[in-house]
Amino acid sequence: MKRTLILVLALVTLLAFSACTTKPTAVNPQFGEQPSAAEAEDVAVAAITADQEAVAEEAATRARVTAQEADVSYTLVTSTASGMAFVGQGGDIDGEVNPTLTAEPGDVVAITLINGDGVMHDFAIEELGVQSEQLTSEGAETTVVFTVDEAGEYEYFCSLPGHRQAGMSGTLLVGSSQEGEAAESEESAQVASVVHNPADVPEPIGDRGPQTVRVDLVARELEAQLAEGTTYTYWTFNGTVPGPFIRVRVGDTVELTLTNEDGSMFPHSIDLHAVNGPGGGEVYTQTAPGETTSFTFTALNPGLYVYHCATPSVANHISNGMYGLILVEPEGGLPEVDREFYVMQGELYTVQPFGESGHADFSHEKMLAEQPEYYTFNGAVGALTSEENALRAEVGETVRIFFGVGGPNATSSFHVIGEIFDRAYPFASLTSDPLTNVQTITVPPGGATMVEFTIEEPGTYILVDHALSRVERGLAGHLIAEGEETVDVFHEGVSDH
Ligand SMILES: [Cu+2]
Repeated sequence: MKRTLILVLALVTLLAFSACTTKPTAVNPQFGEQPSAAEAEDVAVAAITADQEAVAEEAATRARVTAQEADVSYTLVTSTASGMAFVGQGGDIDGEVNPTLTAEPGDVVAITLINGDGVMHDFAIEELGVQSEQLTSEGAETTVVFTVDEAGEYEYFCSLPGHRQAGMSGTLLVGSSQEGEAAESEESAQVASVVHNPADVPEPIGDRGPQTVRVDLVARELEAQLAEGTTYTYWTFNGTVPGPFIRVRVGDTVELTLTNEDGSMFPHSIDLHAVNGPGGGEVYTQTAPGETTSFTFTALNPGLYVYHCATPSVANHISNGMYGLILVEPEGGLPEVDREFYVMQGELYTVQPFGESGHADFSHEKMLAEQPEYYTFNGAVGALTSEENALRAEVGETVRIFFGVGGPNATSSFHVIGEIFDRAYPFASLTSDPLTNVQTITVPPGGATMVEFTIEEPGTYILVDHALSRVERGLAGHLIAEGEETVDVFHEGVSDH
C-alpha cells in the first residue's frame, strides 16, 4: 500500500514539477531521474493528510529546492509601474529593470518569476525552448529550471501578446561574463544607429528678418540597427532617420546642396514640400554617387513640411529612411514653449518577418502590397523608448512636438497616452487657428502636425499611432516627465464620502 502511494505521489510531484520546467531538451537529465526514496517518502508523508493544494505547494517547494541546487538562480518580479518590465530581486540584479542575467555554458539555471502587478505574465526564452506557466494573480510565483549548453546571447521575454513590445524583454548572457560583455560592447560598437534624438531640434528663429540660409545635406547609405538583433541597410539624409530638422523663416532664401556619398549604390535627390517649383527641388538634385548638386528657393509659405528623396522607386527611398521635416516659421516666430521635440513615423518592408534576427532585406512585393513588417518612430524599433532617446520633460512644462509621417504609405493616428493636445495644428497649418483639446490627430504620409500640451503629472507617457496593432510592430515612444505634480488632477483610489 505504502509503496503504491509513494509511486503515485512521486508521479504527481514529477508532473507538477515538469509543468514548471522546460521542454526536455533544455532540461538537465538529472531532473528526469526519479527522486530518491527518502525524498519521495518526505513528499508522501507531507501529502498523506493534505488536499490537492498542498500537493501543488509541495511541488512548488520542490521546485525551489531544485532552484537552490542550480548553478545560478535569479528572481524576477513583474512590474507595470512604468511601462511593462521584469525587475530583478536580490543579488546583483536587485532593483534592476530587465537585468542582464549571466551564466556559463553547462550551467543549470533557475529563474523564479513572481507576479508583482496582478497582470497575467510568463517567462520565455524562445531559443532555449524555455516557457514558464502563466501567472495570473499578484504574489503568484513559478520557477523554470533549464540547462544552457552554448555560449551566446538569448532574449528572455514575457510571451503574453504585446508584453514583449511593451518592454518585458532582457538578455541572458551565456559565456564568460567578461568575454560576454566585451563581445556585447564590441557588437554594439559595430552596429550603427540611425536614430535621430527627438530633442535634437535647432533653436527657434524668433523675431528676425528674412536672410539667406545655407543647408548642406549628405545622402548616406549605411547598415544600422532596425531592432534588437536585427540590422537593415538604411538610406538617409546625414546618417539619421529622420534627417536633420531644417528651420528657417518665411521669406528666407535657402541655398541647398546635396552630396551623395562616394560609396553609395544608388542616386538620390530631395523634394521639399516647402518649395514652390517643379519637383520641389527634385529636378535639380538627382545626384549620382560621389557627386554634389544644389538649388536655391525662397520660402514663401510658413508651415511645417515634409522633405524626402524623390528618386525612383520613391516609395523605396522613403521607406529606407530618406525623409525629414523643414519648419518655415511665420513672421515673428512661434509662441515660446519649454520643450520642443522632433518625431517622425515610417514603415519598413522586409522579406523577413517582424522580429527575426539577422540582416533584414527590403521587399518590393510587400511595399507594393502596402504590408509593412516594421513601423518606427525615428528610424528603429525601440528608438524612443530607450534610455538615451526617450523624450524628457519636467512637470509643469509646455511641450511641443513636431510630428511628421515619412511613410511612405501609412496614415498615422498620432496620440499620446495620458495626455490631451491643448493645441493641435491639423495638417501642420501654422497660420490657421489650432484646434483645442484634441485626443488623436490624423497625419497623412507626406504630412505633419504640430501639437502642444502642458504636463500636470509625473510619469511615463507613451507616444503611439492609435492604430494600435502597429505597437506590436515596433511603434512606440516614451515621454518621461519628472518632478512633483503641479495640481492634483490624478491619483489612485476614490475619496471616502
Ligand atoms: Cu534616395
